[in-house]
Amino acid sequence: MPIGTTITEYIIEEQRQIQGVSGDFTALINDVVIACKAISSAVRYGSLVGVLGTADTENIQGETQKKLDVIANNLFIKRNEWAGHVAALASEEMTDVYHLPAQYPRGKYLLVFDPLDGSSNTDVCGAVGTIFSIMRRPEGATGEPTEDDFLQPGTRQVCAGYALYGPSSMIVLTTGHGVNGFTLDQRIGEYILTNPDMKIPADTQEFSINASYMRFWDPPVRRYIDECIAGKEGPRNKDFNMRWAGAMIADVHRILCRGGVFLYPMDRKLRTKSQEGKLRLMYEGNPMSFIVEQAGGLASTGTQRIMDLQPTGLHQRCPVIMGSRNEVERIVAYHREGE
Ligand code: AHM
Ligand code: MG
Repeated sequence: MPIGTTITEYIIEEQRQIQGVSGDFTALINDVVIACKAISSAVRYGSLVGVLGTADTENIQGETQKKLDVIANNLFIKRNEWAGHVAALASEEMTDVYHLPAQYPRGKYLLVFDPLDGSSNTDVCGAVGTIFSIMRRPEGATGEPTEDDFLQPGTRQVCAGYALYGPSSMIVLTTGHGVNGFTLDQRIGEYILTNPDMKIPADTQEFSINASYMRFWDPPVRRYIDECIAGKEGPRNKDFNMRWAGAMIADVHRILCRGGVFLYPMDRKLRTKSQEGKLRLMYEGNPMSFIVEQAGGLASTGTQRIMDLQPTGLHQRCPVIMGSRNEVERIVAYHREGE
């Protein structure tokens, strides 16, 4: 049986193009990949191994954690803390920066992650995934990393990726040279390059939004969705389809595969709660934006490019509108026009 290019081979090949690199990055990605395999396995066995349902804990956002949120967070930390490639980690499930135990060497990378995006889907056998973002620790920083070290705009990411645990397990990755997708071959336990150079079509006839919040939407979002729903009889002169998986990672993956636009916009309900959005900038907005832009799409808050935002906190939220270029440009124009 011929074996295709493994994710490790792919990263090594990429690294060979760059002079004077140490191999640290390849080793780090290897550990991230192993962590994703372990999480994939826990998700797959579900009720058989008693990992479904809620834990008796809340995270910093006040959300009740699923048992799998906690398991995935621990698996990711354990796999990535020991080898000397990262300086510190941060995640959706931990209030503060995670400092490495004293016995482990410190590396130059900062790793931010959402261990299990869409975790409410676990109980209904829906798709979930892990999102990660890698930055360098700021030049000249010494001592244990602080939250400030992490607060870099998305444009400073050196790598972003996600592992999707659906009918197959996939890892989709960018290091700033396009986007590649790898599928886990369960027979040999390796992620194999199956979706090289993924590109999002510029136009689409599909949108993804939680329409139950319609009454809270701002006029530009309302206008865009109303025009889509009006279909052939409306100003767009074409029918649209709608999909909402309840996991951003699954919705954005579909968009990477066949185009579309994903919206979790600012709305009146979020404003009333003094929230700047629902999704989190550092481990949802930024990594998914990097991937979408590298695949030829766009990612905006409606008024600003997401990756240009200067983060002010690890768990900062932001509005998210991403996907097919022409659709995102249209929604941004509607925001500019204020309607
Ligand atoms: P999570 O990281 O706690 O799972 O939350 C993020 C998820 C996204 O994956 C998804 O798009 C969104 O929350 C769904 O929110 P809602 O239930 O408001 O539709
Ligand atoms: Mg999430």
